[in-house]
Amino acid sequence: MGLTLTEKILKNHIVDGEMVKGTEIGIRIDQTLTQDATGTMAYLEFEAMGVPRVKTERSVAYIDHNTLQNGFENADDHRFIGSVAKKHGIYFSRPGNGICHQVHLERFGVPGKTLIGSDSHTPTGGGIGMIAIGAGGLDVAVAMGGGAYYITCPKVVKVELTGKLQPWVAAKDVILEVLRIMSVKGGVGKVIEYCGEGVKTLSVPERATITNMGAELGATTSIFPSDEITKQFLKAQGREEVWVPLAADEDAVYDEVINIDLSKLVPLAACPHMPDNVKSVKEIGNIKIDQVCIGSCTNSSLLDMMKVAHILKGKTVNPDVSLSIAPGSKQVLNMLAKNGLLSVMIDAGARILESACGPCIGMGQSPNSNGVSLRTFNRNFEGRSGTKDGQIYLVSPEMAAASAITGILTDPRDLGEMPEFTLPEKFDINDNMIVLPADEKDMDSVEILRGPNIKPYPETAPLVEEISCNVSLKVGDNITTDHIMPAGAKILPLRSNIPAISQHCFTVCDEDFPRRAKNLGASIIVGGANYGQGSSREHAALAPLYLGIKAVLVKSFARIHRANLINAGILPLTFVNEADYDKISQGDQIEIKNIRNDISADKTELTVINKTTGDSIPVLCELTGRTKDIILAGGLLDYTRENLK
Ligand code: MIC
Ligand code: SF4
Repeated sequence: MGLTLTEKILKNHIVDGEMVKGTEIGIRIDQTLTQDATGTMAYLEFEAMGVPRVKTERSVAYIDHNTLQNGFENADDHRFIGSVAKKHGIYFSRPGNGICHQVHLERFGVPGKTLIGSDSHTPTGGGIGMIAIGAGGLDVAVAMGGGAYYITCPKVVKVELTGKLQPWVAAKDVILEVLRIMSVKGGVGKVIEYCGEGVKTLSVPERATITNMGAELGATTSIFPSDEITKQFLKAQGREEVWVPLAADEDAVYDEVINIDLSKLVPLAACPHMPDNVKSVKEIGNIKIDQVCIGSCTNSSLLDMMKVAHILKGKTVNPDVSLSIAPGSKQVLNMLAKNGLLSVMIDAGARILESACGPCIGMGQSPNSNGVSLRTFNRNFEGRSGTKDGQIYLVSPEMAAASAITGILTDPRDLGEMPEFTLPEKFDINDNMIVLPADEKDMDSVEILRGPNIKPYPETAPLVEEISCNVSLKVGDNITTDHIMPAGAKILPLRSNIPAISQHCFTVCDEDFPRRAKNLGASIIVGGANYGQGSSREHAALAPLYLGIKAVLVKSFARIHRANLINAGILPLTFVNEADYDKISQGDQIEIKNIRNDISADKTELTVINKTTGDSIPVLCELTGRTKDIILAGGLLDYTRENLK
């Protein structure tokens, strides 16, 4: 029986467990990446492990999320990350060099290698045939220290692409179609592998758009084969030597198959407030818009920017619309500057932003009250833009640029002939914004520079025998990490200060939660299905940890968040019967007994006694050998420390 591409790469990297779907496997990690919003914590954790130099083939620290620097906090974090990177053997991509995923694809990604990143859109690397997975900062720290990364051996879904995209239909529409079919929960426990004749019609930046936004499916990752097109891309980046051909075997067996005829797709948009709320322009109607933002790790490649510039050429942005454009990397921005297209954008009235995440993470450009904003980004969760009642639509660069001109949601096909242009064969290569680590012999002399906003990891303790406390919060389905630990210009500067950032935990849902939880001392949270979807931010586990949360009891979890809870030593519990969700309310007093004993004895079913109502609620705490030991130790940091002894 042949193998899928996913299985081939995983098989090459497995160091623990067997390739049996649904079971836990440990894989060797070749490369890691961090960004600044998750990076400070990841490096504090790496330091706490006491490993002098990273053991990966390549580790890169990017600064791209917090680049506003309205206060000393971000600047201090950047300086700290830069100094840690220098000392411990990590490449440092300076602020201004671009968004981590875009730069990593351009300058570091290698087909067939494994990459984990402390950012959920790490699967962008799947665009060149990597197994690239988003993970919590602590998992990345462990991988930098040479430890394996653990995942559930995934099911593999084949997306068979046939045909060719029609003019004005984009890679973004492909992933929006997949989201429409599979939903934001549909990818959990799966890798999405793209195959078929249609693959050959897609360039690397287009493939990367698709794998990037595969994160919104909840998938472990997404991957394209590595072929001649991949080779061309790497050649244009001056890195042809890292190319290897990679594809699934002809007779590979998949767990699920989805067929998409590219030639049948039409321009689509994800409507407020979920990436899977996908409709065509016809279905939505030509609504009036207030803002257009082009950029983010999903759509900020040179290809996307050139499309946008050609659409804007000789036109003026509608007077009722604010258009901002953030090219994804210094390379892209500089090439646009050199080929004159930057000037075309400026001429049309675009507001050019720094090559960084910017508005995608709520760092500026919040829309006006109730404003309609079209964005080429990947997430439109409520409030993420910084405007609570903002109406965010996720669209292709083509639709964004067309609509910026007309002032209404526009099917780009209405613009007539699609402009034609060719991508350069050679990209502009200048890595002078990437700082190399110190040589091994000099690393001892590098001083780590810490600012006053950088506070240590919260305290943890080994798992207790009994939890007796209140339910401090009850929430519904599809709670995102943007609900649990919001981002944005006010809160992001606190990413290395857990006590301070905790004051914002869940405030989107309940202003009083942080105070209430802290006052209770110990408590649990109850939630619905797909709890913790979205970002990889471990702050969504560390802030609850700091606020005394001992367990989270839900209908189901999103993958990375569940791992982050375990890493933080918080018990992840699921209802045996989902209907029992109704048997527990906020404020109820609960009790769970014999926890340590039962978990040590591999019992997966525990009982939550609702002392307020008298109900006995069976819950699952499914932990495998290693995750069990992590929970018993009080979290991954304690576990790793114990195991390094
Ligand atoms: C995001 O898009 O939500 C982020 C910001 O990139 C996060 C990481 C973070 O919260 O720092 C992600 O996707 O993992
Ligand atoms: Fe940055 Fe947005 Fe991409 Fe997250 S999704 S890495 S915030 S550009």
